[in-house]
Amino acid sequence: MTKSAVRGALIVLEGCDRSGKTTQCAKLVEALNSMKIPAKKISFPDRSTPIGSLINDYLSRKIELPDRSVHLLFSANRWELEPEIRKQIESGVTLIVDRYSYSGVVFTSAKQCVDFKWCCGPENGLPKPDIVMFLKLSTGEMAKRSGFGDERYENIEFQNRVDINYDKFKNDNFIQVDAAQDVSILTNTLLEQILKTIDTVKNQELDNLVL
Ligand code: FDM
Repeated sequence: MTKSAVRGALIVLEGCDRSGKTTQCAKLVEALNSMKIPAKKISFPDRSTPIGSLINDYLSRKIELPDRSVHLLFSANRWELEPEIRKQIESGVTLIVDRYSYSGVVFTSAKQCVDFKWCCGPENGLPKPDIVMFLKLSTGEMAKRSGFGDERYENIEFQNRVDINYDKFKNDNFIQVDAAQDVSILTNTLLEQILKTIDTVKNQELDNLVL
């Protein structure tokens, strides 16, 4: 893969469970590709790697791990894809990422026994997203959609703490979008932001994350 004249953008979708991130990521890649803009989707955790497989066993309650240990596995799962992320972006591909470091921090710290600042440490130095779009869902709407399965963290009380933790990340490249709106209207809202971002960052260096 060769370096392209312009780089791709690193776009992250974040939000509580059931906020529609996964559906939107797929629709956004499809929309960008149909406009002849090279784009791919990545999801964290990436359960296909050896580290991801351990995370999957933990989430599906097959194994138990100390909270800090599993936190570092989630982070290591991002670091194992870090060279590939940089390579894709450099070659002009826009990446649409379903969850990133913010999920790592807000979920672990929602366990309340691990310090928020400690959770941020292992994320620093990863590629910094050019924009983070937070799909916001009210507690009432979340309860309506719930249908939670058996995975860890899938309950309203925990998700409420996750939602409150996300507030600590509100800054200029973290924008909040109403996830309760119609699916295709939501896709268009997100797409508009993404197109603007692709254009703004195309000649800029990819930054490193500092949380
Ligand atoms: N999760 C996800 C974390 O706890 N830390 C992380 O770093 C990431 C990326 O894993 F409950 C949690 C969030 C969610 C679970 O995510 C699996 P998906 O999106 O449902 O696969």
